[in-house]
Order: sequence, then C-alpha cells, then structure tokens
Amino acid sequence: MDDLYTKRWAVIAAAYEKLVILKNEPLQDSNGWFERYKNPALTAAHTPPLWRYDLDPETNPFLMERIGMNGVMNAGAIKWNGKYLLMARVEGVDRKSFFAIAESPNGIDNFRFWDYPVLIPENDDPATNVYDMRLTHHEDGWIYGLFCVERFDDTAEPGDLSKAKAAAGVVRTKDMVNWERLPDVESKSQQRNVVLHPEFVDGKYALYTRPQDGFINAGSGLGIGWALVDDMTKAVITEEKIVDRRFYHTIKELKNGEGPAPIKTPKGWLHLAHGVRACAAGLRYVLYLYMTSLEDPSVLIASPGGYFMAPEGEERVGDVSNVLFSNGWIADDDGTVFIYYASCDTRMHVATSTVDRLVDYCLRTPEDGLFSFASVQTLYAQIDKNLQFLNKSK
Ligand code: BGC
Ligand code: BMA
Repeated sequence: MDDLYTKRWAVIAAAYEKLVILKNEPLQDSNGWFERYKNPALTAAHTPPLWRYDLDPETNPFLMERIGMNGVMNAGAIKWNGKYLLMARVEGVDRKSFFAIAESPNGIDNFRFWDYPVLIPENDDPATNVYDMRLTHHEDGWIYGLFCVERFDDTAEPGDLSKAKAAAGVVRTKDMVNWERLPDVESKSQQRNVVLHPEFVDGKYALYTRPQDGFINAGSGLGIGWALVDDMTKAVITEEKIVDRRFYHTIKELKNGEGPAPIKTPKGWLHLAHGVRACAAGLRYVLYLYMTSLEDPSVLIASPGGYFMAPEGEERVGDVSNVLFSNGWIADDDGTVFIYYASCDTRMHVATSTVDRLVDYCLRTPEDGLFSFASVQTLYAQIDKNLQFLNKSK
C-alpha cells in the first residue's frame, strides 16, 4: 500500500469518526418554542466512507471518492427499538435521491448511517427520483412510508427536459429493514406531500394530501387536503377536502404541505407543516404548526399565525437557499419532541421542544388576522392586557 493511500485513509477515517461522535449542544432561543442545536444532525459528510470510496488500493490508488454525495435532507423519523431513526433523503452528486437510515442513541447526536441505504423495490413505472419519506406507525401494525416519486412528463414539448410529474409512492415494513412496495397512490391530481394518519378513521385509512394543478403549482388545490381510502395496498383518492387552506399574503400563500404524521395529544392532533411564499429571492419555505380535532382529525381547531421556524444563519445557505423543510419528528414517552428539519435541501438539523409547549403555542398564539390592521389590533390587545397586569402587580 503506498504512502498516499495510507495517509489519505488515516485522514478520511479519523475525520469521519470525529464527525459522527461529535456531541451536540442546545442553543438558547429567545422565543421559548423550541431549542435549536449547535451542529447539524446529518450532512453529506456523515455518509460512510464505505459508500463513497473504493477502498481497494489496486483499483483506487489515489483513494479518491468514486461516488460523491451532495446533501442529506428531508428525513422521515421514527423511534424504533429504543433508537432514534432518521430515514433521510440522501442526494448524490448525480442529483438522484435515495433513502438511507441513520441511527442515534439519543435523538440529538451520534447519528450513524447503516451500512446499506434502503433499496426501495421498483414498480412497473420506474421513478426517476424519489424523496421526502413520511413514516407512520399505523394502528394496523405496519410501518408505512409514503414518499414522492417523480417521473418525466411525456406530454412535454420536444426539447423540454424538465417537465415532471409527482405522485405518492407507498412502502411498508415491520422491521425497518425489509420493505414491501405497494402501488403508488392513485389520484386525479399530482401529489407530492402525502402523509398517512396513524389511526383508522371511520374504519378507513386517512391521508393528508396536497392536490396540485401541475408539478410545481398548487393552483386550484387550496391547501393541505384529506382523503379516506379503503385499502393501502391499492390506495385510490376519490374525494379530497381541505383541512388547512392557504391565504393571500401569508407564509403559505403559494403552497403548503403536511410535514410528518401528526402527534396525538390530549387536546387534539398536533401538526407540523411547511408553508411557501414567492419573493424576489425565489421560494421561501418555512415551518408552521396547526391542530385538528381528536373527534375528527380533518377539522382545524388551532391555527397559530405566522411561522414556527424560519431559516436562520447558516440554515439560509445551501443548494436551494431560503428553505426549511420537515417531514420527521419523534414524540418521546416523557413528552419531549424531537423536530428534524432540513435547511436548504443540504443538511439535517434537530430542534427539541415538548408536547405541552407545542400545544400551548398552538392554542395561545394569535391567528393571522390577514390584514395589517388586524395585526395591530392583536398587538393592542396584548399590550393592554400586559399594562393592566403590570399595574395590578405594582
Ligand atoms: C426536487 C424537489 C423539489 C421539487 C419541486 C424536485 O425535482 O427534487 O426537491 O421539491 O422538484 O421543486
Ligand atoms: C419541495 C419539497 C422538498 C424540498 C423543497 C425545496 O417541493 O418536496 O423536497 O425541500 O421543495 O426545494
């Protein structure tokens, strides 16, 4: 083995080990809603050298990367056998995404990818790209994964190589290792953000949907939808109603989409979603929360105004700048909530909060009044209340 190989391997192996065992620390946030953490939870550099290098000096004398990784983002999440698993969207330098599971003992740091990425069985109509896995441990006993399958749209004009169509792919597993591919969800419109509700509703499977007119435009699809389907092994969306709609001049004016499956709390289902608005800098993606009723999870009961998380600092910079996206969170038995979010289609982060804080946030944050005048009235009400309170306590 020559010197170059040996030296490079020592550096690569040491840097990787140092990175994956790096302890993370919470940062103090001023708003009290959650804590951000100092380091990203997963990056392209967390992908094992085993994936990127041919380790045989005969065939890789310069020990160069053979298969480059571009980013790790938009992970589904689940607590499994006491471990915190992220099923991440890993994107190679070839712009193809795939899914890979990284495991952590504490949900915060020490995330380490399993040796092999997940091999999602292909169906009759191969997908060019797959991304954004939503994991749901359903009461029927299966863990379902719903994800976006993207294919070239054959109706494109000659020479237009970017026209695409999106649909929801479905897989299921009992062990997070062996994945059974089910047919894609059938829907008259394109679908990118489909999420399975964890419980049966009226004896049916319930899906959060996002009807859209085209690949990018939500258009006449007015927001996050809801559909009941009989069978996940052949899911067909017939009717959709809107659960959380979009409004002019809000954080979700252009589009919104369900994040991970909602968390059941004593006061209602807690939802994390993304909202998108257009601006001169492109599309700005932020995260927001809302709640729906325990009796009927399609009925909105709380809609705190504005965003819950928006990209900050380093989070603002990446391949697709100005984007926070989340499709994974874990609610632990002690009430801790681990929110896994990606910034700029580049890296994964973790933030922590509690079910109680998030529910309080949802129920007590004023709604968006949709007009500046209403926002000032909301402020007046709070200032009045505070001044009375302060005067009383003098
Ligand atoms: C990208 C996704 C993106 C979608 C819509 C896809 O080609 O892979 O990251 O969400 O386009 O912009
Ligand atoms: C979307 C998502 C994500 C991505 C975002 C920003 O439409 O489905 O995959 O994070 O765009 O590019």
